[in-house]
Amino acid sequence: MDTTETLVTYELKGAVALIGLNRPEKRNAISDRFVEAIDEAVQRAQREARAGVIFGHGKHFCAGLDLAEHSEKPLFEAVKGSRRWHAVFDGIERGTIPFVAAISGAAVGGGFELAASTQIRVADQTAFFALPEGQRGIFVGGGGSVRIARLIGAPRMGDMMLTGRALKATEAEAWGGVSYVVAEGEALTKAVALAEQMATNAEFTNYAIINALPRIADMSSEDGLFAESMVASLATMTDDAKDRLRAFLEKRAAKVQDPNA
Ligand code: 1HE
Repeated sequence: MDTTETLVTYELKGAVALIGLNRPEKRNAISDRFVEAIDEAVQRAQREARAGVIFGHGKHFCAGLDLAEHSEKPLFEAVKGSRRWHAVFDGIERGTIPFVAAISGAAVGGGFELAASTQIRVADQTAFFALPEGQRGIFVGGGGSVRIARLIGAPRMGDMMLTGRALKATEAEAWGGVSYVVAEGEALTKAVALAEQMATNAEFTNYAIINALPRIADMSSEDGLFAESMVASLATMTDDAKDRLRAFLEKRAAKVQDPNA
């Protein structure tokens, strides 16, 4: 039983949609209703915003699959549930706008899988990552065997699943699981700043980054290079590209900042 009325909060802040997992009394564990609420918010964000942030209300990002609900499911219902997670998370990974996960506390099991479907992960110093499926007698079912394995490598993912080890934010960063580590309580602020920055990019380029990069990673080099040329040429044809290139040549656009300066 969900006690929270609004499982997912939604707020549009300028061009950025803030999607809050809001079941803190159950550590934001994802039930069937919850995954539908996430989908609804993600779809709305794709219509209204140019970037999104997914965060957890309370101390934890997400404790993964709702184990109470899952333990009651017959086999085929479990299959359909997993396939639904795939569809919803695919809408995040390969939608029309980029998403950032702002992670505090637990990003465990399906919570790590949700974070892995976003384009960028920001963790604060309280964050920890684990895949306790081995101990629970189940398996990842929210796309982790594809997405988490690609982020950190299948052997490391296997290590996490076999041993149940939990990674701190800095360890997850060293393994490629997160891109930014910030001080306690700063994950959401940093994630919003990154989303605001991405929201200023050309829409088509963001779309191409989100949709072409993971597909090209699945292709042979030869096919990938060909696909890249097609996407690059399409991007150049947009009015946005023409305006932005002209702005640079007329010295109206920002230069790249030298991080050593
Ligand atoms: C839950 C869940 C959950 C908490 N499903 N109810 N995920 C896990 O194996 C992680 C299980 N959770 C934990 O290890 C801990 O809850 C946390 C480390 C995340 C947080 O600890 P803590 O001390 O802050 O909270 P708590 O006291 O353990 O939990 C508070 C309540 O949330 C409690 O319920 P209550 O009615 O006794 O108050 C917990 O039972 C409940 N709760 N996590 C259901 N996950 C698509 S396949 C993906 C496969 C997986 O995700 S496997 C990993 C599942």
